[in-house]
Amino acid sequence: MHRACSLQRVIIHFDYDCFYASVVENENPALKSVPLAIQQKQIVVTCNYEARRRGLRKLQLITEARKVCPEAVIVLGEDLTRFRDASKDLYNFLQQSIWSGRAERLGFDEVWLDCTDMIDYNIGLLNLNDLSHSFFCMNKDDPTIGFAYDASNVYGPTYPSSPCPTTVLSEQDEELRLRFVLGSHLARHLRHELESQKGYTSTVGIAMNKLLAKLAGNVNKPKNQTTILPPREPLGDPERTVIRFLDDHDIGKIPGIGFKLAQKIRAHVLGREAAFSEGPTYAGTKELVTVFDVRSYPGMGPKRLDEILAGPGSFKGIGGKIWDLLNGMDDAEVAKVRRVPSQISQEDSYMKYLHTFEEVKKQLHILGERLIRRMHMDLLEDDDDGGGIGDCETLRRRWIAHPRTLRLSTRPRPLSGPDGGRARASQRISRSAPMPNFVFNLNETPSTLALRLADEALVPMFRKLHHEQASWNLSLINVAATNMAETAAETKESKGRDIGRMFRRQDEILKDFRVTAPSEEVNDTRSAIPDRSAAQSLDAMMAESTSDIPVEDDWDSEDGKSQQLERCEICENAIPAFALAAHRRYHDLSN
Ligand code: TTP
Ligand code: MG
Repeated sequence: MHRACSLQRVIIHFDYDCFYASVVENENPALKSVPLAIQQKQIVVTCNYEARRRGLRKLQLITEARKVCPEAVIVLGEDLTRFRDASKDLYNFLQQSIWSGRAERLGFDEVWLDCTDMIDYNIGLLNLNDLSHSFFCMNKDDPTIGFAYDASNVYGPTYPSSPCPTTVLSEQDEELRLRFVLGSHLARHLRHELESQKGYTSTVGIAMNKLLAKLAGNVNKPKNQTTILPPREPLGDPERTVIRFLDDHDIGKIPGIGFKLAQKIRAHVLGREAAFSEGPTYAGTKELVTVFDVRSYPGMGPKRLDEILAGPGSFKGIGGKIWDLLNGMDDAEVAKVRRVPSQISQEDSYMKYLHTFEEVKKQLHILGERLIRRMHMDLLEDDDDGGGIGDCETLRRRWIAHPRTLRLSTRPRPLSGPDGGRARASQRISRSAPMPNFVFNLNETPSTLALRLADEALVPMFRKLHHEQASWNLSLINVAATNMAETAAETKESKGRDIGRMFRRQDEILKDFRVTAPSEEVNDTRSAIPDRSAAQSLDAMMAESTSDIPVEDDWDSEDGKSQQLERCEICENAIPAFALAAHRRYHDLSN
């Protein structure tokens, strides 16, 4: 993206407050006024602000939490379904409110929105002589939809918090400022809508790129917003404010600089390994090495960073990329809305042996049923075409995508070494097969379909992966629906084109002008499954390599903050990077 153009962008970042606790509160509003903690394993993964007021913290041990606040209501949050569903609902709400189609989720509780086009449009509507009586148009087709606002003032806190009285803004900065004034009002409006219509409060950052918008939000938490405004310091350099804003941050807090990269940079700046704190923290460091320390370190620049960060896992140009981040530059686009996930998967981890075949089959049935339920949630939509089929619930839904492939992966636990120590982390192995057609049948219950799926597909796949007759020592089983074929719609996000649907639409439109025989109306094209040239037999199974399959990175996979997963070296589960320290602590406790 061109530099000048990237300065013009207005990106809004949402982080829902106490997300899991808010989901539980919305299900049971009586909990809003009591201290509420959400438990996973032995840890409080989050708690509401009433609990925080009484001394509870995120990632506290349950035992500690009970001591600090015995009256706290503790709700088990290990089943992620309700959080995932709420997250999707909020995401849909936000993405439908904007125009660009660029709305990107990070984990369950963060969303970036690219609002540049809405700001451009509304800048054009301003009456510069009467900014305080402006109207923000939210729908180009209907100028009455929107909200009144005062464009002569920014809404909410800003960085810098107050304008320097002696600084005179350049014309370019004046223009930029106005864009962010509008951005701040749009953010207020969206926050307000999210709260009044969905019941969730959020913390929001408004800035010119994803990096800064995410960090800006942290400045005023919770239920608040922060806008990064020009002036960006004297000398007319539009990025000076940004640098000042970033300079105080610990480098480990910069999105894009993960724990390992941060440790390498810290070691270079300190001239020794940096110690980091232990326990349930966000991979915290004991030693603050700030962006300023790194930027101002003698000889520091893209080349030096390349040298520091070279090694396994690094990529070409990593130094330049990290240097840009340290200077507040991030040209990454906000990703486009995806109508369907690229894959759906369900998995479970096991601490114990699965001894008998019946146990294995039971797990495959459970996972298969969860997968089918998930497919129903994510891949079915109400069929608004009608068609005179009657009231039957199942017939009013249609598949918007068909996964063509079913994949079963397992992770055998490595044998202990001769000294009793644990061998190197094991890898996933997997097999894939065409997805059987019957799973798309909406007249059977997911449980019935899953029995068949287990019997006819998953068990044979499992047999091919594992030749042992009993006592499988697996740390994980994952079933996935992949290789999505979109059935399409007329939305701008949709990739494919659904010819059948187009015709049904046409039928709908033309129906008043045509005489049809009643029987034609029951022409149920909805059950059509896309052609599969591949044979459906299990012989068509393709064995995949036994190399490690990357951790699922799809937004609807089991993993919450999926983009930043790390492997726990003890149980080998994929854990969100931010929760890894807490997770290790859990193992410490169970030993
Ligand atoms: P956060 O955004 O870190 O926390 P939060 O939204 O609960 O609170 P805040 O108001 O401070 O933003 O994480 C989002 C959700 O992720 C959180 O509600 C619970 C879940 N989570 C875990 O499952 N494991 C973890 O270790 C952490 C930290 C969070
Ligand atoms: Mg949050």
